[in-house]
Amino acid sequence: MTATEIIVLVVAIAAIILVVGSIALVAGRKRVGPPTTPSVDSGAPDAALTPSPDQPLIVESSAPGASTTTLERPESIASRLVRLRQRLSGQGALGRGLLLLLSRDPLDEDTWEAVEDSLITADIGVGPTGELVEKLRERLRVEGGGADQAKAILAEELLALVDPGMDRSLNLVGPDGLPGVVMVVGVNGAGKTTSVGKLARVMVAEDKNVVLGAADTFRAAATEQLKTWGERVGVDVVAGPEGSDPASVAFDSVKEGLDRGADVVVVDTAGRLQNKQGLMDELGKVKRVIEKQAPLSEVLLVLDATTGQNGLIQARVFSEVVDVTGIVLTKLDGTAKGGIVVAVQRELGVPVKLVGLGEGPDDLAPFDPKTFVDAILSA
Ligand SMILES: Nc1nc2c(ncn2[C@@H]2O[C@H](COP(=O)(O)OP(=O)(O)O)[C@@H](O)[C@H]2O)c(=O)[nH]1
Ligand SMILES: [Mg+2]
Repeated sequence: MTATEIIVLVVAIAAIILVVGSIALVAGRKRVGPPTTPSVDSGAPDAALTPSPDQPLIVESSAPGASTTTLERPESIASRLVRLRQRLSGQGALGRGLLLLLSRDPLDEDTWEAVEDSLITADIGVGPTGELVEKLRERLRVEGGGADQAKAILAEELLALVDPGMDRSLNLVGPDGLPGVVMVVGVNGAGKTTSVGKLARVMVAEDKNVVLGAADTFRAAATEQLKTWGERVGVDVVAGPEGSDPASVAFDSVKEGLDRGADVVVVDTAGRLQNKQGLMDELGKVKRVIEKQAPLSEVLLVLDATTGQNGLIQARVFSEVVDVTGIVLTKLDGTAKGGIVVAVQRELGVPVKLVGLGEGPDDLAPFDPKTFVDAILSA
């Protein structure tokens, strides 16, 4: 073979390899399909905080399409938590402000005052603010500055303040085969009925047999509202006529739960805060008739996060009337006042267990301190 022939041969072989290679590549791409769509908005790049998407929550309906009403399919806990992060973006302003202040050099008294102001503005409360500022001052002095260091210290101290050690699980199981009974209290407009509906969806998705009690008999609209939720999620609602005795509706709901061997009964109540005595009489009676049949597993106080100090005062009144076991903090979407989580836990000594993040049926998520603090600091 001449040198020219060898060169021609080599070029030909190279060309064949190239053509075959690119055909294989194209075929491979076709099999794989289009690039996968991004699972989360770029605002939440932290994979460690994105829960595994196959976390079990959704139970497929065994007989789809069998009933006339189409039951809705609740969103999984995993994607709820992702959304929690996104919906908490309002909290980012606090983090940005704090980090900006803490990166000042030197950290003078004016700066510390500004730090204090922004914490109080976010409704963290005067006591916890004082503690946090003291810790930050001490640690930044000892451990030194730098923006990254300041952020890490702030994250640790905020998390400590939110108290990750509290038990935030919902107790939904009654003793000796009795249904778990949940009583939901709080002022009108706080989001009780909405939260009961959202919670029912989650429980149904976990295959629980649920009964709802419409013990807000004060307004007919309240009963209708709960019935609508019941229809959407396929859960029966025990109700009475407008103006009937709330305690008798509560009694009937728990009885219904017992009779049918339900897993959980959730009793929605009225939130007329006429005066403490009136409230105590009404809720006290509801509680007593429930407990004649089964012990209360949870008393959830629903609190609107946007109501600030006023909401805290109301929360205190309710906690004096009934033994609150958990807080549902609603309307955390779109408020920068997430510090109320800290304030209310301190005030009542009870954990925030659930958070409301919007008006949609799946806008309820378990409260997760780490996700919350990350949302504050995700500037
Ligand atoms: N943005 C937002 N709105 C909510 C949330 N929870 C409840 N709401 C709204 O607050 C209003 C009052 O809710 P409702 O459940 O009737 O309150 P109740 O009087 O305590 O039973 C309704 O318009 C709800 O849609 C939430 O987490 N976020
Ligand atoms: Mg209501």
